[in-house]
Amino acid sequence: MKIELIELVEIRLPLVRPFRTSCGTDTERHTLLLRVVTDAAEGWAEFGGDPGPVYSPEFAAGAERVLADHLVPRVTALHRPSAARIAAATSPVKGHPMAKALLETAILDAECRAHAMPLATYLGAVRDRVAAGVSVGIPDTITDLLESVSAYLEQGYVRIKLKIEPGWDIEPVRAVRREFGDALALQVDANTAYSLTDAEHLRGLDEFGLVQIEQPLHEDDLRGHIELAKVLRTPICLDESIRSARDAATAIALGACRVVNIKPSRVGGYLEARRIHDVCAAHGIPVWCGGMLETGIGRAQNLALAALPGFVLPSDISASSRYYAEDLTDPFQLDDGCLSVPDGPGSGVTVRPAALGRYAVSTRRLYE
Ligand code: OSB
Ligand code: MG
Repeated sequence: MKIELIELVEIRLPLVRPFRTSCGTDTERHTLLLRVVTDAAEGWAEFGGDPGPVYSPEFAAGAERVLADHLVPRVTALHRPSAARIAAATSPVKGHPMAKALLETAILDAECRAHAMPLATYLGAVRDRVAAGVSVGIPDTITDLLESVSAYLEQGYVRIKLKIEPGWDIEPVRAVRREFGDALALQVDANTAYSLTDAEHLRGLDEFGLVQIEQPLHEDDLRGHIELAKVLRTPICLDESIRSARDAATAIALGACRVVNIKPSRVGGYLEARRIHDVCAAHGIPVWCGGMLETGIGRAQNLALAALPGFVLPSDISASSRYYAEDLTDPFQLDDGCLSVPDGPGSGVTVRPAALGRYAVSTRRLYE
């Protein structure tokens, strides 16, 4: 495969409603798409981050800089570029997993398309449908929360995740449990908002039978998660803390988590994501696929990953309508609580030129 062109498309896609977490409030998906054209096929990927370094240290303008100056030159210099060769070629560049994921994923998409192979097949999918959970942002009132949860359950979502932070934790969880009953698969995500001194307070969540509490403590606080795990009945799931298969192996061996959220963008791409899946499977640790409010481009690829055998918990992969009035691809729809894994070549979706025209704000060539 010969790389002929690489370009970034900056998009701004309005969310159907603001999404508030302990990291801040999003009202739109303002991010970068990467398009790679090769002599065999074209591939697309979506940057997982935001304009600001709030969920992860990476941010769109920084990713663009590191791609243009450090990653793209190393990859285009390869004699035979392929997705499997990106990690080694870019390893002299420290960090920046989201920027690396963007480049590797677009090349992987192109490579799969060149072989007329669905990404799901390439990764080792064993399912053609994936159970859809929904991540519910922090609203203004408990009444608003109960209304949104009720609407999501009516649409068929099989698992509810509530974003929490100090001051918005025990009471909203109690209210949702009381309203919707004990059978509801319910979990919470703190996005690093607590510290180990909150352990006693977090024990207050144990009575609600949550499936898991995601990333309660700082991403670097492995020791804190180990100590917290000793006093919580609720299983701890790590998101921000897990950046590689090695991180997953360490966290599992030390008892820092009993569940892992795998986000391909956070860990440098789908190939490392699959290795994390394999490490977790070997240890009997259930995994699920996290989301970054992806458009149809990233969501299609996440569905391919979530179809692997170790993804035994519902993922944060919701229908297009949960995020956007108009998606960049044909919309993903909920069918009996599941989304279908695309079965066309590569990610199996195509970017709709009319939609891209409406939401793209600029295009920059990185290589030609
Ligand atoms: O922590 O899982 C998270 C969205 C943006 C940043 C971080 C997270 C999230 C979500 C939304 O929870 C998941 C989704 O539906 O895409
Ligand atoms: Mg999370």
